[in-house]
Amino acid sequence: MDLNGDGHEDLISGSWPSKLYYYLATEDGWAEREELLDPLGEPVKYGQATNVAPIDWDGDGDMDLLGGEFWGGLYVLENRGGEGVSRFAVLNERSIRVEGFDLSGLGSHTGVTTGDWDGDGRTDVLLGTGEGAIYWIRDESSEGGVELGFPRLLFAPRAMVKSGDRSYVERVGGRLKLAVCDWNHDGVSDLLVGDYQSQRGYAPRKGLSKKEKRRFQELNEAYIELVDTFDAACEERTYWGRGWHDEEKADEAQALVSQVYAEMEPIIDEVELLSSAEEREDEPEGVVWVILRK
Ligand SMILES: [Ca+2]
Ligand SMILES: [Ca+2]
Ligand SMILES: [Ca+2]
Ligand SMILES: [Ca+2]
Repeated sequence: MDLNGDGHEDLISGSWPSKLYYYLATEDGWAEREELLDPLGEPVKYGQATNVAPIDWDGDGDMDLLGGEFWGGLYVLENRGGEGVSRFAVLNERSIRVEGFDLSGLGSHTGVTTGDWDGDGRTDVLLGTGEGAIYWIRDESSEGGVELGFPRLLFAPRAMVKSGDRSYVERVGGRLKLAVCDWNHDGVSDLLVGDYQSQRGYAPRKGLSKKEKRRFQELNEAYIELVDTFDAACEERTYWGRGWHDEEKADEAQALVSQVYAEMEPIIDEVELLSSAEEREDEPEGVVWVILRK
């Protein structure tokens, strides 16, 4: 977004520690990095692993920011203007709620982007989570400020995808960061999705006997199957706990988390004896996916 009103789109970057930085566009590139400040001249602060996307939240004609962060949820950074470069005030101390639901209940590591997903002329919010889900949060308002509707799941966590020539990548990973664009120029918005991922499961230790190898395989497969159930139960716990503050349902999910972990524990103990201590099958990596909308 254009932070200093010179007609050139500038760049804003979040950071792991917290601070937001901007790079003003110049004739031949980018100016030196500067800290994004609040109206008092202090660095804008609302969380960790920060990332932002522009939207005119209050409908007053200037661009505000929506911020995502490590624990999930969304924060509104209102554009308060200022000489030269705009300054931003964080409006909410905790994540915003929609219909009473705290958006941090959708999962951790919010990656937020904005774009008109349904093409109705109003800018919507799209949100990627640490667990690998993508939500569309539609602006239900027809004039003035943004009124977010309840999040709709566009893309399930850890969704399997066609692997193409990279056979070891079978699913979209987590900590998703999104961008909306019409990738194939068919007039319908598509998604670019960056992820973080590493191979699930263990790598076998060198020098295993045939029998040990078979056993390793068995255990590794059982582990991978359970870990999906385990993750899903953890997400359920977050949804009810952090999202709805429903202790009873969060406790039920916690009971499942504990139960699955109890099943996993002996498998982990045994598979670790047969697996390589240092190396997993793959180093962590990131993949960029193009997700075309039909
Ligand atoms: Ca500018
Ligand atoms: Ca505004
Ligand atoms: Ca829209
Ligand atoms: Ca398209």
